[in-house]
Amino acid sequence: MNKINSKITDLLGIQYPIIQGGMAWVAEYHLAAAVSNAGGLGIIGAASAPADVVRTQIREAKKLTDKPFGVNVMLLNPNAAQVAQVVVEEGVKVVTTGAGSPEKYMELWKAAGIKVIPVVASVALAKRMERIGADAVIAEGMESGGHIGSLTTMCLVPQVVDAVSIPVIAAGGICDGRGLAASMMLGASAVQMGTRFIVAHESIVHDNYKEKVIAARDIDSEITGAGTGHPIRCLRNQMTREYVKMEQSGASFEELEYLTLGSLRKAVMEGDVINGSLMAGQIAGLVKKKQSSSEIIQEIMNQALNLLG
Ligand code: TUI
Repeated sequence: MNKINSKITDLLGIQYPIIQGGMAWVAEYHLAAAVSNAGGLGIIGAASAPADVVRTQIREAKKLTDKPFGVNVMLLNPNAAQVAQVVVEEGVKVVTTGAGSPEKYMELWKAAGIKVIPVVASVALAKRMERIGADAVIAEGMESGGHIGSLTTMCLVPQVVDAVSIPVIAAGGICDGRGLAASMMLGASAVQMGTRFIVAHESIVHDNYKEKVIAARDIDSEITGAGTGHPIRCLRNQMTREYVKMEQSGASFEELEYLTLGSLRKAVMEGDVINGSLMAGQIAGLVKKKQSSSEIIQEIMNQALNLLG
């Protein structure tokens, strides 16, 4: 297999420029280890987990792979400070962050030799991240599932590429070789993908959820929570309809947050696709089958290499 060498494959010591998103509940150690073993970068998503759960996840991943993998620190997590410490103690090589600015942990992580790669949704945040020492940024468009910004990938990626000199990873609306090739054309050095890995064989997501992703059409996702300042993209179902109703009747931010995060666990672990939160990106319409992480990566690489000539 040919490779696409990029600043990111060099920086992270991985074979292919494909990073698996640090999806809350979904990105646990089985998936992360499988993606890393397949030559990409697997990520454990700490989401709202307590620090000791994250520690166990890291230790389990190490038993399954000797390749590099990362941890995503979700900055709205009340346990984020403890998680930030655990990644250092456990010798994690790469940290990505989401849903905020990781400024206050930067010194700690850089001193430990960790490669820090924040997710950004704007040029301003990308520039700030470069200034404080980020090794790369993930420019994530609002096509993504879960917590999103407001710009599209097509607009955000080239603007971030022009604004910073550190490598840029494109995310949001990418699930195949066309998306990878297009991202390279926009100046990105790698892609991050979430939705396609939800349906990977190694993903522990309940089969009902996987089937919903596979059945989804282009127009089947919806943004909830725009009014709370924390917009979340999910597949439309009874939960999203309930959410909209609660939002209109003036429910508090905490009540709404509880509804989405609590219901994500329900969807992932119990397969409750009616009341559960089915976070997924707009690209779900293009995700057609369950495959191993290795098949997914090989297929994307073959397609991208053909296109890039
Ligand atoms: O973080 C994500 N996606 C997520 S996190 C998540 S768990 C959650 N559930 C309920 C409420 C909140 C979170 C589910 N999906 N993606 C990375 C991402 N980060 N997308 C957008 C951003 C972002 C947005 C604004 C990062 C920084 C930012 O501004 C920070 C600042 O201080 O300017």
